[in-house]
Amino acid sequence: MNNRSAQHPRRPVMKEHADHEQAPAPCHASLNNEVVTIYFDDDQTGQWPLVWLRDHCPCDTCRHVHSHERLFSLLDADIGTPSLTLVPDMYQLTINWPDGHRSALDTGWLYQRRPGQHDFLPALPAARPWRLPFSPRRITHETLMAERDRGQGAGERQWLQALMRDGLVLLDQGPTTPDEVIRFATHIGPLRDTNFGARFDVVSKPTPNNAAYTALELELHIDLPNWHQPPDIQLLYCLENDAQGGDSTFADGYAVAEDLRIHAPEAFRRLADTPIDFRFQDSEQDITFRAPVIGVDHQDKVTEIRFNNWIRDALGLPLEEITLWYEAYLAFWQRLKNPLFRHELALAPGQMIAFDNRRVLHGRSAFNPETGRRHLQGCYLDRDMIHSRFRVLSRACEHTR
Ligand SMILES: O=C(O)CCC(=O)C(=O)O
Ligand SMILES: [Fe+2]
Ligand SMILES: [Zn+2]
Repeated sequence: MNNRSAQHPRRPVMKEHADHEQAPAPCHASLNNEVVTIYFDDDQTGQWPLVWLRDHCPCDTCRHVHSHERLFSLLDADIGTPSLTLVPDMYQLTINWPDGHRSALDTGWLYQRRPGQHDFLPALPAARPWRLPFSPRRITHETLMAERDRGQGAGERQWLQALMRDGLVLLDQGPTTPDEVIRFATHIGPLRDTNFGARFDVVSKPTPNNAAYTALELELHIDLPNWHQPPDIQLLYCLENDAQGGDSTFADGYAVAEDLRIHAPEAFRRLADTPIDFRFQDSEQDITFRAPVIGVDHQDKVTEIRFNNWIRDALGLPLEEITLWYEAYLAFWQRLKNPLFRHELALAPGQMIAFDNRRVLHGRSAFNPETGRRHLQGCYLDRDMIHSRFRVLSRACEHTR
């Protein structure tokens, strides 16, 4: 949006020099075995290998003046044995390198980046499994937008926070103007495009290419598990909903997976360790991806759920694994059906639900298009944009360091 920066003057993109008021003063610096040690007046010390310091030189030759991106290549450096000058009053460490290059580093900035203290990035809200009974955080459209227009972001920050923490958040009492969802989303970041378009209308269509465009019940699912990277965040904005039926259902996939891990560990392991195929085909596309139903990271922490019964492809497992895999899958599916893990709501016109598509499953009951109209508009956003917006809004709220 063109006038966004005018409405929301942004602070500098990146500061290579921290405010030293917040950092302890440096007392002494020494160089030993290619490692610089700085002693600070809060009794902390920081140690940085020379190669690290050379790599992080903030001068205008090493960093682009405007973008602050690194221009310097370590391949060109002569690190050797430099000389150090510490000016405590200026919070500055100057390093004169053997090749004549001079680096002046702010000791407050260095203090925040002491090796082993890797917490200089603003923290993002951690995902927290739903506490049952769960209901999503509600934020009114009016509050959020009025603040946005005034260049403030407390309401939007709460919305983002709830989305990252619970994987689901409800915007309430918005207008029923077409494309409001697009206006809302593009303020946060560019839309994530897919084979169904960057934006979509969920209405029952005469020749649907997707179960969502029917009036049928939709079992809990995530969208597009047949892509390498399914969309991260889905926004669904209700414009009309007066047909009989069509209530929305959500379940916290992380909570269900953890329950499975506790009560049926073999089933959990099988779903986490067995990649299966997901596939969408029409006359123009054949989009397929192989991945486990429960995605875990190197510490076995659940990081994504791929559950979508209608685009799960033919099961290509070896004979001896098939029955066991189905048992595990059904154990997970049964749990998804448990009302304990579900949150149901009837979206009212002007409400927008946003959820983490790789964590929270969504579905709806069947509706009867003869009895009224049901029209949702939706789009997707990348997680990066949610995180970025949260960090930007956090600058103003002084929640970051
Ligand atoms: O109709 C609904 O409530 C949801 C449709 C759906 O699953 C989708 O748009 O991804
Ligand atoms: Fe969907
Ligand atoms: Zn430099």
